[in-house]
Parts: sequence; structure tokens; C-alpha cells
Amino acid sequence: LQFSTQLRHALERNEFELHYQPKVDIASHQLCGAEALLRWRHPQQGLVPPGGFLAMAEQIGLMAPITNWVLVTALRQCKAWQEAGIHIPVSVNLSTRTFQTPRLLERIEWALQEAGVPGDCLEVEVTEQTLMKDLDQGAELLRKLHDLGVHVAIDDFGTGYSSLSRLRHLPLNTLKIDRSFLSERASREDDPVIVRSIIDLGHNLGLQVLGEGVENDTAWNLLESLGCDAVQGYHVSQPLPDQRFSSWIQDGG
Ligand code: G
Ligand code: G
Ligand code: MN
Ligand code: NA
Repeated sequence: LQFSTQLRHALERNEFELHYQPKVDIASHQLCGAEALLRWRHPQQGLVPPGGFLAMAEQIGLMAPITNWVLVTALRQCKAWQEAGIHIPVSVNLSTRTFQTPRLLERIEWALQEAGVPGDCLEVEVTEQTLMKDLDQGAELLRKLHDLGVHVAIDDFGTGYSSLSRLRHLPLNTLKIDRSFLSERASREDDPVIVRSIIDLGHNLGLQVLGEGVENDTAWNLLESLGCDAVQGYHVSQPLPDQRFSSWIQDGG
């Protein structure tokens, strides 16, 4: 069978899974959120990461149903965490095209209702590039998400070309420092001018700042010394299937 045909059947065959990567508050070391990351359990190829199929999903018109599935599954998981006494929001990534879909807001409202959770259980992650497109429509969507209580994070920050005056006027919550700035080499530099500047920029805009791709103590210590709020990365944990995520929490993170 063709890959695209298999992809068309993946939803009904229940072949998608979400893995959850913990986000941890730097000061308290407490779990403060989790990012849902999509994987396809392909019958022959094993676990396929999103880079291997999302572009095709977009091409063949499957992005909307896949995104709906991701939203509902992530929010139901968030509800299950709540019932177990763990009160953290779940973060879902949105592609540029998805973010530009006029009906996205309705679909998010539907997913919240379907899972039976309030808007503040959800954070959406969109890249800088996405935010800088379609300026008026994007701003309106962000205001409506804000009214629903849904949080918005800017993903991969520092790799795009943001208009700072635009960022300033958007209702955003979190800025995620792209992992390239926290690589082994980058986090050892004598003067971490970029990381420092991004953290200060985020704070000056009233945003929480999270460092992503934290793989070692060097990067963690750098972020801590610069007043960053939260971290995510292999140093804390890889993205985990739901059962293993729960065990990770029970084992004290
Ligand atoms: O671990 P990782 O290979 O999961 O993710 C690769 C890329 O795929 C990242 O840029 C991430 O934002 C994106 N991604 C992961 N899950 C989803 C999803 O559910 N929807 C969209 N649109 N992108 C996702
Ligand atoms: O683009 P986005 O930030 O949504 O993508 C997250 C991607 O980063 C996923 O592919 C995830 O598996 C990966 N990731 C998470 N933690 C780390 C890390 O510590 N190091 C590296 N290299 N990748 C990571
Ligand atoms: Mn992300
Ligand atoms: Na990112």
C-alpha cells in the first residue's frame, strides 16, 4: 500500500498516539505543563515522528481531522490528570495552515466541550513564522482564544523574524526559546547574549519564558542564572507515552 493511503486510514485504525513531554518550573522544580507530541504507530515502519507524515497530511487534506483528534485526545488526557490530582495544562502544536483555518476556534471550543474541560486546560503552540502571517485575522483569533482562557505559546522563538511591535500588542502567554540556542556548544559560550536577550525581551513583554531542548546541567544552570521561568528537554524527560508519563509523575519526576 502507498504511504498516503495508509495515512488516510491511520485515524480510523487508531494508529496515532500522543507522547507527553514534561515542562518544569525552574525555581520550584515542579511539573508545570506537558507538550503533546504526535506519533504514528505505522504497521510496518514502527513509530513515525511528525516530520515523517505531517507535510503529506497537510497535502492530502488530513490535517483538520488529525488536529481535531490531537485536541480531543490531549484534553481528555488533561481531564484524566485532573481527576488524579494533577492540575497542569496540556500544550498542542498548530501548523501555520491550521492556525489560518477560519473554523479553528469552533473546533477548539468543540474539543474543550467534548473533553469536558475549561479553556485554561489548553495551551496552543505556534511558531513565530505563523504569528507573523495574516496579521489581522491572527490577532482576532488570539483575542478569542484569550477570551476562552486558552493560553498561547510562541514556539521556536529566535529563529524567525518577529516584529517586536506586533508581539507587544498580541495577547500571548509564553515564549519558548528555540533549542538551537541551548545546544551543548551554545550554552557553554562565555557571553550567552542571545539567550539573555530573549529572556529579557519575553519578561519585558510580560511573558513567561521557557527554554526548550535542555539536555544537560549547563543549559539548566544558564537558564536558572538568567531568570528563565521553565524548562523542557531530555535533561528533564523525553516525550513519554501516557502510561509512562503518569509513572514519571508518580516517581517524583
Ligand atoms: O518530537 P518531535 O519529532 O515530535 O516533533 C517534530 C515537530 O512536529 C515539532 O516541530 C512539533 O512542533 C511538530 N508536532 C508534533 N506534534 C504535532 C501535532 O500534533 N501537530 C502539529 N501541527 N505539529 C506537531
Ligand atoms: O518544534 P517543537 O518545539 O514543537 O518540537 C519539539 C521537538 O523537540 C520534538 O521533536 C521533541 O521530540 C524534540 N525535543 C524535545 N526535547 C528535546 C531535547 O532535549 N533535545 C532535542 N534535540 N530535541 C528535543
Ligand atoms: Mn512545540
Ligand atoms: Na519548539
